[in-house]
Amino acid sequence: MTALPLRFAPEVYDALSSGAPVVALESTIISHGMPYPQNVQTARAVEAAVRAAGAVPATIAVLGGMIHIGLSDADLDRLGQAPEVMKLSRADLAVCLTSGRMGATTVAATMICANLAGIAVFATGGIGGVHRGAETSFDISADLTELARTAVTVVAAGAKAILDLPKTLEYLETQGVPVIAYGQDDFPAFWSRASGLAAPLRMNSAAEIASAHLMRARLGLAGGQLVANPIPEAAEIQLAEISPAIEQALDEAAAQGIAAKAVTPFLLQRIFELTEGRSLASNIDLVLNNARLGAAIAIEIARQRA
Ligand code: PSU
Repeated sequence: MTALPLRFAPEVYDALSSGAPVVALESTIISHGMPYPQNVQTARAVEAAVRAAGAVPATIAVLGGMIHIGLSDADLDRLGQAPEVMKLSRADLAVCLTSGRMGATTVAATMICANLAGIAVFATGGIGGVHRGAETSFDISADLTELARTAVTVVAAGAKAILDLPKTLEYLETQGVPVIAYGQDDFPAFWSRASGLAAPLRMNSAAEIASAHLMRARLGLAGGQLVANPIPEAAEIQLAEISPAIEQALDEAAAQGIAAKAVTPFLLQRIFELTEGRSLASNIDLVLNNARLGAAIAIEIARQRA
């Protein structure tokens, strides 16, 4: 199709060629965000949710020197169990491709790959953000600057509550990223529906979000949109309830000197253990919920483009 190092799954290639709706899905959530085998089961369930909603899923990862747009069942399983998968952001994507190593794409890298493949919508769990203590550590996820430069609409359950959410919103505002809460005024906090912080924008339908995506393209604005979709009520863990686990995990990370790319996977794993698996069950439900909304937005974009 192209000289780009892209390998399309046949189903994804056909959908993109005919203008049918496609939803990109990331792979760091599989390799670094959840334990095996729930990671692989979740990845398959998320793909099924996109299909059931009427769109084609395209899980993205780097394998054998190629960016795969849509993974086979066997590749998904390999990625879910491999011990030495690189966690790819904008900085490492090219090195991973030339080294031939296996790489899982974060929000930032998935946005880049989706955009190269011509996919407008991407669904995930929660974006990376400004870490607590960033005023001394400078730890700010490259997901935020990617949202400012790559034209993909990202559906997430807000930013993970392990982060400094007020600073994350400030940073997104500085970068000119539209942060759109879906169906409520509050910015959601991943495991919890409410963060206590107002989202800058609110939309109530996939059609409105699709229109805004297409309007940005007409205006020639660089960058994407962050759609902050609250976790379903039945799956949520209230902020007050999950906070002790978050605080303890953060203390342990600091005591053990966990830094850079290792921080988020460490915190997610510790919170999983401290909540006896509840955080993972919620995480799975919120990703499924985001996949469904992502499909609805992709369908609307395809309809409004036609
Ligand atoms: N959503 C989840 N679990 C995850 C992630 C998202 O439910 O593990 C991943 C995404 O790949 C995101 C990354 O880009 O966490 C953030 O990592 P960092 O904080 O190191 O930028």
